[in-house]
Amino acid sequence: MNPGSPVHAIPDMFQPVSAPAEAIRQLWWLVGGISIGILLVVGGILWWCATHFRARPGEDREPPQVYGSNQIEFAWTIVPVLIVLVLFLATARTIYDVQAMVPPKDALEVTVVGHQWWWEIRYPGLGVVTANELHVPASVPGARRPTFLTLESADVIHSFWVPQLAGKTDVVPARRNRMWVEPTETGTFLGQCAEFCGTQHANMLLRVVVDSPADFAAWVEAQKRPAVADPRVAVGRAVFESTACVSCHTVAGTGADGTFGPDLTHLMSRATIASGAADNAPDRLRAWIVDPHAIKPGALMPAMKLPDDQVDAVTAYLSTLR
Ligand code: HEC
Ligand SMILES: [Cu+2]
Repeated sequence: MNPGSPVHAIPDMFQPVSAPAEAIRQLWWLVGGISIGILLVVGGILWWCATHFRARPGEDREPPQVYGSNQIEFAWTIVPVLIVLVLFLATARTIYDVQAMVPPKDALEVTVVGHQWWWEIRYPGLGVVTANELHVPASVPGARRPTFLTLESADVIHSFWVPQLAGKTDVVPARRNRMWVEPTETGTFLGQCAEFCGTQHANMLLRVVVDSPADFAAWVEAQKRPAVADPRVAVGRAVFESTACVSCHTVAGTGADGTFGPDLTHLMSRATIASGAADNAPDRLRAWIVDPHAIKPGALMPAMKLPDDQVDAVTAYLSTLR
């Protein structure tokens, strides 16, 4: 949609662009600072004791032994308790602040469903369904527009994590978890399933494309349209519709209405396929259809064993789904 906007290749939690991630970074610096402080003090005392009290040449007696000191016992109980209290209060406040956010009435609502090993993305209010690449509008001063996510799972526990936007939230079967993001910068932000969910867990990547409000509106309009029937790829379409592809994939405006795999209506609007396992380039797309397991071993799409000419035709058809 917006080819000029940057892809942030490193999902760096120290470069937040959204309120919940900013709160987490601030908390990290407090917790990290205190922890580094403790490390230095304890390590320093240890080093000082080890060098200062070591036996000198010619010393053969044990040093005086000290048994019990109420003052020392008292100090090393109270000080850690106070430190833990500070960490607890700061953490509780951050969690509360993030969770207390009530969706404003023009918030965008998105449902994300974790599958082995891809993300289904639905915009219930807009009638849009896509996969793996979540588009959200940037929140701009004067027209704040946070996005609220409802997280569901189709199978096992996954976890939704885009470090520059928000903290991790688990995606648990038979539960609805909620989280929100409010990015203030456009660009593509990368994330990853953060809960081991089977063989292809590591290839369950996430891309969040933050569009300007105008680009986002244009993207929604394009996604709402059904697939355009292009007579030049009628053969490929016929192959697609006469094989099992249709029992797992939806192409809006055709008879294909499977929901086991990603919606393909606007496949070409995505930069990657198979949850980031491959670029969405013609040769990769063809290789995927020939044998998904060559790209993503264990993926839940079978190798369809189509003859070469049919693979070419189906690839040509899919390439028209913009
Ligand atoms: C048994 C169900 C099933 C069948 C049959 C099936 N697929 Fe899939 N397909 C899937 C699943 C599941 C995925 C997601 C795999 C992943 O990313 O781990 C997928 C992914 C894809 C993708 C990548 C989509 C994206 O956005 O990442 C394409 C393209 C695709 N399938 C095309 C086809 C074609 C063409 C056929 C028929 C020749 C077909 N599929 C048959 C289940 C199926
Ligand atoms: Cu997962």
